[in-house]
Amino acid sequence: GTKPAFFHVSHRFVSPGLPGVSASGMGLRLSQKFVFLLFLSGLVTLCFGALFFLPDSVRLKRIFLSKTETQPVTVGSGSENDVREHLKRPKDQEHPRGMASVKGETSTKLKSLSRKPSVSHEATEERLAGGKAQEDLTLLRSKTESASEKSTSSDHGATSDTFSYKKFKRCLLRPPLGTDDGKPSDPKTNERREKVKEMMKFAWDNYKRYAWGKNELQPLTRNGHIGNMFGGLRGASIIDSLDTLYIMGLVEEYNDAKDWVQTSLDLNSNGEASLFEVNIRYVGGLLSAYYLTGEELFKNKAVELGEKLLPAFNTPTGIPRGVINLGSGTSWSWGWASAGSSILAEFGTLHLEFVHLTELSGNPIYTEKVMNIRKLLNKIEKPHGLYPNFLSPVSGNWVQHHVSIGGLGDSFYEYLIKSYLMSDKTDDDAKKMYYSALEAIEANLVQKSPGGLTYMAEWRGGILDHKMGHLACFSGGMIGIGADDGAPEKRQHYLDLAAEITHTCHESYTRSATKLGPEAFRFDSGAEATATRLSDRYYILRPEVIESYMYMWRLTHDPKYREWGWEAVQALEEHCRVESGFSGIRDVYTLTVSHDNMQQSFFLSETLKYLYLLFSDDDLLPLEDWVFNTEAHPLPIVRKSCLQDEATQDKTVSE
Ligand code: DMJ
Repeated sequence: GTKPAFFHVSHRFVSPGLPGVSASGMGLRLSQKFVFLLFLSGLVTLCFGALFFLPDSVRLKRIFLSKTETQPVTVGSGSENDVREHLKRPKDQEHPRGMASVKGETSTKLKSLSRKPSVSHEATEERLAGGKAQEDLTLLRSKTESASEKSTSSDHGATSDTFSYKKFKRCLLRPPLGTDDGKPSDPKTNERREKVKEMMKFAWDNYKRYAWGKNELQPLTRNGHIGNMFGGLRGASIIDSLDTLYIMGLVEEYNDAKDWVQTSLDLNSNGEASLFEVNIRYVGGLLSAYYLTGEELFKNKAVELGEKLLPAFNTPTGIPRGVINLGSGTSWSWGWASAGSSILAEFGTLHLEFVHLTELSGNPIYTEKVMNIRKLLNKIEKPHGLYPNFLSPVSGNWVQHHVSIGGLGDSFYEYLIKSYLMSDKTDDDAKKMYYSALEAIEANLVQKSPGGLTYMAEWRGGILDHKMGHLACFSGGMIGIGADDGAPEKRQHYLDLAAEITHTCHESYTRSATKLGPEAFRFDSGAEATATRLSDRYYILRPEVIESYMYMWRLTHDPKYREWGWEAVQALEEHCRVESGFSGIRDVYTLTVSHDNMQQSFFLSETLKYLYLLFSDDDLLPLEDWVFNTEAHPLPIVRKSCLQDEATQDKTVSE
């Protein structure tokens, strides 16, 4: 008939059972065979092409598409081509930030331990009270000095041809640990500080005893948790604890942690990681450990890991995707993020660490990557001056208009002001972006409750959701540390706002039975700083409220912040301390607590560190020299001009 030949062939192909039609193609004329093949290749091309239109999270797409599809056309930086090109198959993965993750166990090489960890409360306190700790501390600090001397001589080693640890130390305004390791002169405060140290030792000892090398301790079942956030990396609690152990003078514990990094931290993992989590916990933790101790090991590991994160930036805009396979470098967006978008708080929380990776490695690529993100965010139109939480890494446009200072948005704002401070106040773009974002937040999100509590609501395309997350409570501290550098006439206003937000967050604690705050609290339907939904009542050892107490204490020295911190210590002891560690709780409003069986690594890194700093003198990690990354890892202010002067001086001396 009149039908084109391929129709007949096609029909034959899909209907092999029809009478009179041969399925094998035997007996076809040459021209029919040719048309058949043509059709077949057309079909294959069509199917392959269709893959491009599937969302990134579809496994089929990631199995078949090679990385060339996501090669970058960067806004600005244009230096994307030095990343690894090989590809392996990634898997589906869903893991919202800050949520409990899927359990899994893999055997990890354990370092043989000469010392059995002591987990008895009394024994711990006894050891800490004795002179042993002080002796250990002196030894550790002198070891650190010699490590920094050594690092000076190898400053021209594998990862750095410009950075000198010695010069860096000379450019600090104060010794990092103060005159007496921050020991407060007031005995009551010192006792409280010792208590926090004991809590750290208890948490650490139990992690070591039951979960060594795993990511986190499950204190009720007394085993380790690996989770799916770190792409097969292990020892999250170890990396997150290095600096806390060091500043607390927990010498043996720090040495065990360092040995583990040396012998067992394997960066050649092949799993799917959250770019954000690996950056803030691992890269941040290793960087801090290096800057505090001068141990080259930490620097080398940080740079090696940083390199593995680079392929995540291979997108049309240079905005990284949220998930990366650390082995293959393939990256994709979270399945739960709408339309393959990237999350503001994730791609906006890389700047501090990446700038330091460039400092230490001498490789500009890290700074270029984050400056490119900065440029795009600066240029893009913002609804009412606000930054929505979801952005497409392909088009560079906002995907939906949900704005939050809590989860999904939080640390982006934090990193703007901290980028400015960490640049020795030279990064003017960061400064401008921070203060205009804050203005927009004040105009659109900051609210006063009928009972007089100031809070940050969430914004959904112009409609306010009168809810504040525990995560948003970091903003008291953030607004406080930024108070000095905005318009001078606004200084007091910002300090007041910071104090009001911190007060509200404290109220969310005092209004619960356990004196710990819920995951989210509301200001509608008669609620004032209390959770109204069952699902918002949990507390997972988060630091944000205590973090704001610490900053507000440093900024105002109002004793109430230390009192509030002490209330939190008592509540943690009473409700979260279990026989073998600390655990989150499922409902802060009931005294018959139910534990969630998880000692989060940020409890060691942030919650206990901020408490310790709150009860220490201000010269322990002074804010004139250090900014804390969002996981509370201290990073030094980069004093470019000092470092250059030092370099010139060194040159003159050697001539
Ligand atoms: C930490 O990992 C970081 O503080 C992050 O910015 C937010 N969530 C947790 C702690 O709550």
